[in-house]
Amino acid sequence: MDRNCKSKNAIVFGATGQDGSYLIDLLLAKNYKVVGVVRRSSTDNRQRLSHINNLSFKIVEGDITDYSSIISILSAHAQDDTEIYNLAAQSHVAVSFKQPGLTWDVTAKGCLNLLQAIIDLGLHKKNVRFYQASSSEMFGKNYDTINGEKVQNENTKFMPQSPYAIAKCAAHEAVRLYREAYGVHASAGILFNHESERRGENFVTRKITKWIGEFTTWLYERNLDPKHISNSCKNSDLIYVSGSQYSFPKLRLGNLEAFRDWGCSGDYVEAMWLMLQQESPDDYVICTGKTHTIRQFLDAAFKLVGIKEWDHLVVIDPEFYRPAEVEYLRGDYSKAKEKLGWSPKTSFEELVNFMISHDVKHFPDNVNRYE
Ligand code: NAP
Ligand code: G4F
Repeated sequence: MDRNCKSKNAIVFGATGQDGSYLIDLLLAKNYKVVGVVRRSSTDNRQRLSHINNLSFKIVEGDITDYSSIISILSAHAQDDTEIYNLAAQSHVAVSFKQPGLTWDVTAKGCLNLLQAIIDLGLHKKNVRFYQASSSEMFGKNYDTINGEKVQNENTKFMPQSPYAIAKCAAHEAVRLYREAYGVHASAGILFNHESERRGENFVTRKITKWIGEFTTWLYERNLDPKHISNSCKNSDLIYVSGSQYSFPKLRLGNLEAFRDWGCSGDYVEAMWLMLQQESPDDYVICTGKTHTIRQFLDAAFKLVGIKEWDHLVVIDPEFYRPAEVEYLRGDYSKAKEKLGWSPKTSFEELVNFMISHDVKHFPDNVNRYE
């Protein structure tokens, strides 16, 4: 029977994350039966799934560092043609410098556990397909110069700059090896940074939009305008309001000069799905082809709430600098466009607008958000 005519099913590891939740929304909209794997937690880690009310969606508990739990889940839920998406990771680069061993166990070995379980259960002979969430962090310090432009694509060599990136490189190589050695239908998406209103609050974009949301609410509740902010607060950790006792903690950030190619999570999960619909497995760069600094993200985000000068609202804190930095990321998605028919839909400006619109509840009166 044609693969497209069968009822489809998928297992998503990393279901509670930003991408996991968007991917599950997409798969359910395509009438998949979806199993989401969630690790046990003493607090609620299912908030990004709380909007789903669909009998085709089932949550099971498991942890990708525990091979036996993977075997149980795949034995119970993987059938002929099942699509397995591995989005599970310790995904924070700065955290990976502080917890390199854990990052390795989850981000590298977890992927190997999944691939080996596919072999041990013979699922590769049942046309089970596997997606691995690889990362542009793997390029690290490296880029190619093509037609005078600095970019990274599928041929760019990896020069990882963090324990996280090293773990992602190992997982990426495991995908290639299991594809070549055992014929597993395993594909890796080398995804550049992608964001949304579901982005974790300690990644830089969301940290900025959340802070702006809290700051504008604080101003609104006190009937203040950003122009009331005292200039005398330049050397302080707090923002003061002229002629009043009010103060608010400044936004604390690290390196503002790094370049990132920022896209939108909702667009990128579509690319993951497209990779698993291809006859042959392969690796693809997914990105927007545009790059901006964190400083430019700040400019765009503050402008949306009517603040043109923001230097006095931000503290540069050495705590948020990393032992090694990835200074420049800008992808080239030509292969994905040609082979998958995929292109990004959301521009940088739309992404910032979309995140600010979600996090800011009270726009200052003088702001025209749509100008
Ligand atoms: P995320 O929000 O941090 O989600 C990571 C997911 O992994 C969460 O569901 C987390 O569960 C789960 N997880 C962590 N440790 C686990 C374990 N031991 N067993 C099972 N699950 C575990 O990340 P994301 O932004 O959605 O990214 C998804 C994937 O793409 C990650 O692999 C990330 O490294 C990769 N990636 C992301 C980007 C990006 O810009 N977003 C770019 C390139 C690649 P909890 O919710 O319980 O923590
Ligand atoms: O938002 P970030 O933490 O994302 P980063 O390190 O680029 O990693 C993200 O994208 C990768 C794909 O390229 C994924 F694989 C990875 O899982 C994750 O999703 O930091 C972006 C930039 C960095 O240059 C960082 O040094 O922002 C800089 N930055 C400056 N101040 C900060 C801060 N980053 C964070 N998280 N917090 C800050 O206060």
